Amino acid sequence: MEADTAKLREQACSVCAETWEDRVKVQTPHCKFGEDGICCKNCSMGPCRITPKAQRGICGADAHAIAGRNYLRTIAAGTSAHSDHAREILHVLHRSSADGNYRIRDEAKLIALAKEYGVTTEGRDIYDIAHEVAEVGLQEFGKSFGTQNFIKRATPERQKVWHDQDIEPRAIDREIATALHMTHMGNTADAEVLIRQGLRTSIANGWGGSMLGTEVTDILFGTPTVRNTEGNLGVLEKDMVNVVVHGHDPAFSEMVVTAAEVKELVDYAKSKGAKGINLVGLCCTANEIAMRHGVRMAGNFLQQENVILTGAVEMMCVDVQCIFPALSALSECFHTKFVTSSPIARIPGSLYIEFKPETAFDQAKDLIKMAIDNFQNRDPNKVFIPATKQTATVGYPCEQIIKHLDGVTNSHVDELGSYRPAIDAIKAGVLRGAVAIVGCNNPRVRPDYSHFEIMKELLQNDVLIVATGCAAQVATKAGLLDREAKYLCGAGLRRVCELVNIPPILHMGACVDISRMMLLATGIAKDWGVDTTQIPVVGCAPEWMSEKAVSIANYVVSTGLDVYLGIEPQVKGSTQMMELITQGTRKITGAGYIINKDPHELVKTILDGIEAKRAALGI
Ligand code: BF8
Ligand code: SF4
Repeated sequence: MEADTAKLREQACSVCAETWEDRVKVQTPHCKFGEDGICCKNCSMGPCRITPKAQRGICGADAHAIAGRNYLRTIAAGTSAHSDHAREILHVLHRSSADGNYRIRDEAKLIALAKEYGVTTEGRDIYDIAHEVAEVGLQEFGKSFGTQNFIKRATPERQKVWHDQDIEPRAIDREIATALHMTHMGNTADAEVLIRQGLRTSIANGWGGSMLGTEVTDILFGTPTVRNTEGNLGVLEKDMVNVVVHGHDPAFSEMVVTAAEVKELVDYAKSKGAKGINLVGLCCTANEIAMRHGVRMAGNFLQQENVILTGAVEMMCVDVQCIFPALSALSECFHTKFVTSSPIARIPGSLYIEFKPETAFDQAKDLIKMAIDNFQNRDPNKVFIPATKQTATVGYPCEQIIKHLDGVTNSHVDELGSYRPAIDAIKAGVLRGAVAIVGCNNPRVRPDYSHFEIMKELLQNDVLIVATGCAAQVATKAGLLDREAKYLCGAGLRRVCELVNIPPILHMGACVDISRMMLLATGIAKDWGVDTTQIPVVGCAPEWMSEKAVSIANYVVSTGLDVYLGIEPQVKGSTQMMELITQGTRKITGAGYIINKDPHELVKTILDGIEAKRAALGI
């Protein structure tokens, strides 16, 4: 894999293109004040930086206040990204119609959500129900009173913790606004209070925005089911029109997927000398469309430039989040058309075609046609497609996990199924526990390496893994989403994989789907009869980088699950903040961070943590 990357780097040199590796060199060493979180520019008396000589900013804010404020702003930004994505999807649901671009694919899920919301379903048209559900969902963002509806899905113990600790999230937008208000010049300077608002804002994401995003995406495009696919750069095809969709919003990618299957367009591609249209995904969009259509996945975050460097991509079209602005200049070194589609992510040098729900399908067809027309401009001398690709089985939302577990036992006849077979396996010690491995790539560590090392060791130690986001793509590339990967597991996990007929790492989707993981942990805890914080299940983000990841880590901690990080949050300049994120939150939610840059040491702490949870449960 690394030999391919080296060859692509040569390719970059030959076309005089720079890549993230070049930019890391000139950005290193990073600004120490920024790294430690002790630079404040929240007012124009600053920027103020904390040094041994200057222990306070001009207003008197100390390192703890500054690091705490910066950290809370990061959580607010991450929450806004996930939640705004959800809001867009809710607007699409609101415009769905029987004869429109967007229809209802999972009626059962819509009806269930309507019932949860108290929306009348009897004798009503499914689209009337959908529109009212969308309205209730949209109110979650700005309602004047009350708390998030979905927090009632948590264990009773968890709901009590959130209530007693006064971190129940109110309207999503309100928590984000409160976070920004609290961090405005002249407001909160108490690190613990900032952390508490961080937890509350993050729950508005995990048990609000993200959960809504996932629910509504399932309603509109179908709840994912188990599918076989492939991953890595080798999914690009030499003889086909290659179109890459990158970003996060399924309302966009779903339309492009559908357009790429239109027969007239496939015929048109053939008339232009190609063997067909090869649509592939990148980053979280790849996860979304792989789980719903089996579309192949070209790679994860730090591979986005490599995809263009193959010289074989006719079009890269993107929506929102995790898109390098660098793709614009890089595309110009090749024939690749770089298309942006969202007012949220405008990038100079890109071709901007604003995507609208009412014209979505026609726009998607226009994009595919444009890509086909661009096929003739490909320079064969600039093409290098690495051969590497792996087979993968993806698509394990909670519904599929329960279905598979139900397949192995007759010990209960539960209408909705249950996690009891998994709990029995954990109690018996056949499985030691489960780890949710999530998150990005980060050049601060060798890309993919930490993920891979941690995954390998956990599997050897009979720990089941669920994965989302770019972490799930590492598992894909490493062949760990293949059922045959059971041979890399300890005897217990191997047996479970064989019995349940699953790969040892279950692909649960995009980052927004970490809300599925919260429901998985909650389902296990409820079936066990304990709180989420008691079960031997934890989160791990070995190579995280985004603000979304910080928000996620906080809602996972809020849910009572420890989070193991391979990259340090930018608060090191404050002893109080370091204590709060690793220990202080334990007094509030029962969980906290464990941070270690060495993947082997980190995995050891994970295994110790799981064993400690088991011991506390008396198993
Ligand atoms: O939301 S894992 S690099 S693609 S932030 Fe981004 Fe990180 Fe990838 Fe998806 Ni998540
Ligand atoms: Fe400096 Fe205080 Fe202004 Fe921040 S808020 S820039 S610490 S004066």
